[in-house]
Amino acid sequence: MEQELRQLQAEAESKLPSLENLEELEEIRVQYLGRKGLFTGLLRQLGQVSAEDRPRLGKLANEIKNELELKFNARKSELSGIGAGTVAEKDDLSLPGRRVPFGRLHPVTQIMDEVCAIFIDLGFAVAEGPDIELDYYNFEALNIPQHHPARDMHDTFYISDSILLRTHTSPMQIRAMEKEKPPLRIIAPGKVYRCDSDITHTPMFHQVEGFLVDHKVSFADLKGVLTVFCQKMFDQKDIRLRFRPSFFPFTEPSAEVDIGCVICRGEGCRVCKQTGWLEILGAGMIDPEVLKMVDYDPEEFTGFAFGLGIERIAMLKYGIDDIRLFYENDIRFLNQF
Ligand code: 2NM
Repeated sequence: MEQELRQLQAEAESKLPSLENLEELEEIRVQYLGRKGLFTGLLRQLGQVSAEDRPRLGKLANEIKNELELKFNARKSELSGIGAGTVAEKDDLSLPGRRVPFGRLHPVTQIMDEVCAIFIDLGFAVAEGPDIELDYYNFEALNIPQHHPARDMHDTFYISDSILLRTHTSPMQIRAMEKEKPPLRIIAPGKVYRCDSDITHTPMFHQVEGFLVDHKVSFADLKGVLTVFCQKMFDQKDIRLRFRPSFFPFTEPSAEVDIGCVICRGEGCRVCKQTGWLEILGAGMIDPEVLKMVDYDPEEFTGFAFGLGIERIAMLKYGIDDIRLFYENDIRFLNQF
């Protein structure tokens, strides 16, 4: 009897490893441990053994039954894929995970952040303000009086006679100067609005403008700051800069700043329209009239200011020829940056 019990145990255990699924396991379990199974059959024969041997054999049979049940359960866990330390075949760990698509910053935001980071390194503070501005800050305080040609109604969007969408971020510069005394180094990034729409103009675009006011600030300081900016922005230590005389109502003298074309290195190409130069910013010495508007004494303080269009820089950097692509939200376009 004892030998038969042990043999049945060995037999049942030897079948466990080769079982491939839960159905096969259940079949074997019923075959051995089921109510009409082989093990149960043996237990029934216990009644026929001598009273002397019965307690010992009964105990042994119970132990073997418990051990077998534990082993069946362990195998069951393995086949369900929840086995401790063992992996069932149905879990294919070589299968690559599902990729979570990563978002990214819009190319305009990327360039904006890059520009700001360079000026922050140079000690400039960042000032942000309202897109909806008073006529006073957008025009009047910037030396653009009521009947100045730049005031043409078609040039901007009016909300009322005295409230409009800002056409540049300079109003923030005025607000900053009103609040604080020199020395001051500030950049104003943000959205600006103009009634313009073609392949190089959208009614809304982004600008970073900056200014510095202190004692004895000169045009040489302006050239120095803009040179360092261009070297860093276009990652070119020997970049060439060209200052062309120009006009802005709020600066005197004023200049348009060009860099040697970063695409063809001055040879002449589609992007620089065969000139070898790219216009990238406007700049100048802050007009004494503007300084007076914020109660600075132009005899005591001077300053320079500059402004650049972010979309324009992004277009030059990436060789994009239609500004409207930035605002169509075509993922195939945006994914390239
Ligand atoms: C430009 C070009 C030249 C400018 C001037 C000022 C202020 F408020 F300080 F007078 N802010 N920005 C300026 C000067 C902007 O953008 C093409």
